Amino acid sequence: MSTIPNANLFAALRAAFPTDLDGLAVETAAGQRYSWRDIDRASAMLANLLDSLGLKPGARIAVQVEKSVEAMLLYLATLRAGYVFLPLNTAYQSGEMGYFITNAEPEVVVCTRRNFGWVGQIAFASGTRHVFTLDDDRTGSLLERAAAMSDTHAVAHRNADDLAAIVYTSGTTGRSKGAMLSHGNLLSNAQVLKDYWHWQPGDVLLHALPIFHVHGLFVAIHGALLNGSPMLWFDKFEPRAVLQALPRATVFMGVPTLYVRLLGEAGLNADAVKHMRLFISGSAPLLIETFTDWQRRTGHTILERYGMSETIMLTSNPYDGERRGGTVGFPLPGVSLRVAEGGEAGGIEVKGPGVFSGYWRMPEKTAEEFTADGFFKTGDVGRISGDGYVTIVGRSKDLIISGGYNVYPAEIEGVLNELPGVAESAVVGVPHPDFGEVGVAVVIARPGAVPDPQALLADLKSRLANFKIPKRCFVLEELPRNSMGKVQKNLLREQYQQLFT
Ligand code: MLC
Ligand code: AMP
Repeated sequence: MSTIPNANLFAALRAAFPTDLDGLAVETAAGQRYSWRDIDRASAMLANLLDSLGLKPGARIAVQVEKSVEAMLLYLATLRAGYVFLPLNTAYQSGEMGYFITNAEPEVVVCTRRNFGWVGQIAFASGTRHVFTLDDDRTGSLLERAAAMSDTHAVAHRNADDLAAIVYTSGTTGRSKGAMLSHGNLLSNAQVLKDYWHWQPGDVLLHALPIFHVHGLFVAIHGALLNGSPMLWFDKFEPRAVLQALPRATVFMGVPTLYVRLLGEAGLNADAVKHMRLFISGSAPLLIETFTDWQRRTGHTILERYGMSETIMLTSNPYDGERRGGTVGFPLPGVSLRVAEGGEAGGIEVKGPGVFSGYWRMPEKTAEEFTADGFFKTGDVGRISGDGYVTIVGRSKDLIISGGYNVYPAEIEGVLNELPGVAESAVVGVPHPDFGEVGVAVVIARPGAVPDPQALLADLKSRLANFKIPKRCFVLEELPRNSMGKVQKNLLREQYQQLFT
């Protein structure tokens, strides 16, 4: 037995389970109930299954499945057994999946039964040894195999800097990078947020975000589990059903689109949220109109925070002090945040216990993104007020955030440029009332070709995740360029500014 304390994140989450293991841990929208004992046993069975496969230390477990409690259990089991979790959005198509799987070389891939044919083919072709299926109705080979396993499991010993997860984020060059997050990164952030957001006895989290990205997977799940709090679990965000469940919850986390859609419900009023303690928003800018409309309709002030896959959470508005609309609050305890160029606004650079160790197998890319004194360059542009509130004023990275999902124009342009009849293209983000921002594509035809914008979008849709598809496409004579020949995206953004508003 090692005398060094176990820094495995799962050990800390498990230690926070309530003493009454028969109490409610998760209740789904369909009424399925899981006790803390169920979570403990099922994660043990899945961890034992992983252990039985004879995986190498540091093996990646890549998972592309619909949201379900069992998918969360697989995440917990991966931590528990000490392997590396690799969550993948269900919207990703074969080209995207092919890249992730060849880049990460997972030993285990878990996918839906519907996708087993093509995902399995990609995985086996790139050397993955085990491909399991898992559907959101508690079926599939993963659970069948786990059913034969013991329901007790000693949590694997891990050091704080051992890898716990790899989260892929698209890059400005169009190539995705896997952010490597350790047990220490994840646990330290969860502990800070537990205090900062005053998690307390009696809290119930309404969980309605996807669990293949940082917000739903880490911030939300770790928050509830580290406080021993039950979750009301929605596999999909349905505003009306969420509104009906709010009287049983105390904490809600959403991207701004979720708040916009809830505001569209006539039943949203002070009475509907009277048991709520805290509404948190992040992943994309919360418009001041949404912030004030929410205040007016519910009497609650949304607490906005800011983070990234590479850093987990960086700043937050205060729990007790003024939650200032349009700002992302203060650097969290332990986070050093500075604005690079000084003066009014500049590139935000950060250092802290949640900041990742680098991009998977990309040492040069990693080196480029850190300053000589060890600060990570976020690619966000911000300023800090005299009294310390951070405001994000823009991004130096060419990135569109649509409904909380990141879309990199370079990736879309790269695919568009390969389509028949397309000479070149540019994709820009424009304001959108529901998604905050959406992509618009501008295409220049090859001589003699007459590309059909709808056909181009349909073609894109067969190659890329649906949320990345520009909502409109225009064929122009030429792209606006400056004297250096660089496309002036700002002019395109201005031109299409009003398209959806
Ligand atoms: C769906 N669609 C989108 C979209 N989501 N288009 C643009 N942006 C989006 N985000 C499109 C689909 O392509 C589809 O188009 C149509 O909408 C219906 O798809 P759907 O899947 O039924 O949509 P819906 O369920 O309504 O999803 C909307 C949503 C979802 C807002 C609920 O996008 C969502 O859950 N967003 C949250 C993302 C998130 O968790 N981000 C956190 C990242 S972590 P068509 O044409 O095919 O019909 C991070 C760090 C941090 O950023 O700080 O937290
Ligand atoms: P991701 O790479 O998916 O983790 O997205 C991280 C990016 O989301 C950040 O770099 C920001 O650009 C953006 N982001 C997250 N939270 C906020 C917020 N509250 N306001 C504005 N942008 C945000």
